[in-house]
Parts: sequence; structure tokens; C-alpha cells
Amino acid sequence: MAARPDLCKTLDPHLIKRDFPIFTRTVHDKPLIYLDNAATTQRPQSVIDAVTEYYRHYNANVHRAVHTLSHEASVAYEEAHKKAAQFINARSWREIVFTRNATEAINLVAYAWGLHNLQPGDEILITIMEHHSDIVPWQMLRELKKIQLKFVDVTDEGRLKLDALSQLLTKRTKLVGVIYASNVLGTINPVREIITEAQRVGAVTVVDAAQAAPHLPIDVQALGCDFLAVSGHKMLGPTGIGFLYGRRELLERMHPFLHGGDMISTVTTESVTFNELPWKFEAGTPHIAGGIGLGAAIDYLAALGLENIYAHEQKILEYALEKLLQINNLEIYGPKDTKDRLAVISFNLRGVHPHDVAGILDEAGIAVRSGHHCAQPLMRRLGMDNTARASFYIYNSEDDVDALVDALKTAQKLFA
Ligand code: 7TS
Repeated sequence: MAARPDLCKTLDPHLIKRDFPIFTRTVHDKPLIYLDNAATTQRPQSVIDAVTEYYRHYNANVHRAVHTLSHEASVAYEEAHKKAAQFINARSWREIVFTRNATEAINLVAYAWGLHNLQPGDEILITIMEHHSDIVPWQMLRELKKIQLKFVDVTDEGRLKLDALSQLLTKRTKLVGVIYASNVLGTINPVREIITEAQRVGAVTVVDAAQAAPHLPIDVQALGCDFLAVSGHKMLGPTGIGFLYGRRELLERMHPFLHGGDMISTVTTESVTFNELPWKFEAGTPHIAGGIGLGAAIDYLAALGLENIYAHEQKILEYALEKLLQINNLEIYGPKDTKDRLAVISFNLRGVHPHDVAGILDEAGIAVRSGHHCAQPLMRRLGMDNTARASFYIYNSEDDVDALVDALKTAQKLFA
């Protein structure tokens, strides 16, 4: 996905950083350099304020009472659904179901669609690049529904083998799940093409956009997917809130996921009818403050412009790859060019465990993740157990890359 030059307003990460109170703190007496954005991002003051404002000024339950506070809370919570719909260009806000996170969004599809629509012998096709959140729910269905689960392989560089995908699709393929962008390798997959292929055999399509949504513009109508999962905390929002986009016709036909209060229209001792969308899928009191905070996060991102965010991160990625590739004995995983790639870089210093690397970086105030990144099948396929991973966002600059490179050189000397 190339950013349109006419839209490329340059972001100033140093100015952006001022909106994030956490950057006033130090770690081991060093300024915090936060490079663990693929795990979770930081929150700007406007998101913290939106959450606080709800609790201070209009804290009440939604959808229930006629009193003023409940009305204000209900409007703000519904408004947040509208912002999420606009963010991914859904036709209607009723296609947005708030969940705890992307994991819950994918589980919703597995339970509410999968349990009721699959027959023994049916097939689900996913890729070896998936996060565990887009593997384990389908393994659950494999057990319960006696279906087959197939995986599309990747090249050694970490791109999906699209030819293999075409060959694995059959008339029995009922669902295709694909990660939009890899949390380990940064690879951005050609999801539009994959969805078109899946539709040729009539499969339902699920896109895991947990990593893509914070970094590039998403248009579900242009993609043509049936479902798309997003986590709020990876895009400046609070933890405990995310959403599932579902095509309206499918959501209308589906059974609820969780049963109880708020998701019903009427209940008798004998029967139940369900509420309208999206409330049919939001049983119980929802994370109201979280939803409102996510709305504020979307406002912040929309004001910067997703095209500009992507362009900014491309610049950082190019700089980071150039610098990191110069370090001797540093192995970098994933595509070595910036095309269709996010600024997520997994690496290993030869002979040093990534947890030790992360520890030394922490001494320098630099936060990176180390481990298997909840993508063990991918790690195994590429012959690695653990990596360190630096993942960048709007408040990161070339200075942060320089600090990372210096700290890695220090680590190398320590372990030489
Ligand atoms: N899908 C992808 C592609 C992810 O990267 C993650 C989280 C999830 C789903 C699950 O998101 P959650 O909000 O439901 O937990 N990935 C990571 C990571 O790479 N490091 O920590 C969490």
C-alpha cells in the first residue's frame, strides 16, 4: 500500500510525544523509548481525559434508564460505534460489535457463526502467519465440529505463498482467516486478493486487523470481507475494548455469542427474542468507558490521518532497516524491503538470548518485546524459537532508532 504523496503531511513525532503523559517519565534514569507498540501502544491525554470525563461527569449504565446521565452515556457509547464504523468505512455502525479485544472478536465468529454453520468434513483455511488468536478458536471448532484446518505456508522471507492458497481452497472451504499484517515480521498481506479468491469458493472471510488497523487506512467495503477484528489498545485506546466488524446480512442471521441482559428484545419463561444489531452481540453491561475512550483514540488518529501515519512509519522503517542491517551478527527476520511492510522488526543477536537483549535495552530505557509473540507455528516454520522485536508508532523518531542501534552494539560488546 503506497501512501499518496498529495496526502503526505509530515508528522512530527516530537510534537506528538507531548500529547502522551507517559513520556515524561524515565526508566533507569533514561528517557523512555517505547518500541513495544505491537503489544500495546501508549495513550494520549485526550483518551485519558475522555475516560475520566465519563466517570466524573456522566457515569451511568447505557440503554436502560430515561435519566439524563444514562442518556448521555448511551449517546456517547453509540457515538463511539459510529466513529469505529467510519474508521474502517463500514456501511452502518450497526455492523460494529464492541468486544474486549481482537481475540474476543474472532472467538465471536467461531462461536456465533462456526458452531452453527459447519458440518463434519468442512474446511477452514488460515495461514501459518496467524497470531494464536486466529488459530486456536479454529482448533476449537476442529475438535467440536470434526472439520479440517489447513494452513497456507510462507516463503523463507515471510511472504504468503499465494499459489499455495489457491490450491488449498476447495468447495469444502467454508471459512478463510487471514492476518492483515504480521505481528512478528511486519508483512502486510494482499488481503483484497485473498478475499476475492476465497469468495470464488463461497467461503466466509475473517480478517485479523489487530496490527493493521493502527497503521494504515482500512476500508471494509473495498476489501469485501465478511468479518474484521480490531483491538483498541493497539491504536491508542484503553485496554479491554476492541471490535468486530461483521457484514450486516451475516450478523442478522447469526446466533448470539453470549446470552443474558441487554442482548434481548423480550423474554418469557418459554422463549426469547433478540435485540437489534449490534446489541444482540453485546450481552451484559459493556465496557462503556473503554468504548468512549476508543472513540477518542479514533478521533486522534483520524486527525493525524492514517495515510500520514503510514508514510511516517515507512520513513522510520527504511531508516531502521538500513541501520540494523549494518550491525554484524544481527539477524533480521521478515522482508528486508519496505514494500507492504509495517515498522515491526524482529531480530536476534547471534549467540545472545533475546530476553538478555531485551534486558540490556531496558537498562538504556528502551522497551522491546522478546519471546514467541504468540505466533509459535510461524516461528517454528521459520526456524526460530524466540526473537527480540522493535515495533514503532507515531511518537517514534529516527532518534529512537539510533538509541536502539547504540544499545544493541553495547549488548554485543557485553556478550562478546
Ligand atoms: N492478532 C494479532 C495480529 C495480534 O498481533 C494480536 C496481539 C492479537 C490478534 C490479539 O490481540 P488482543 O488484543 O486480543 O490480545 N499481538 C501481540 C503481540 O504481538 N505482542 O503482544 C500482543
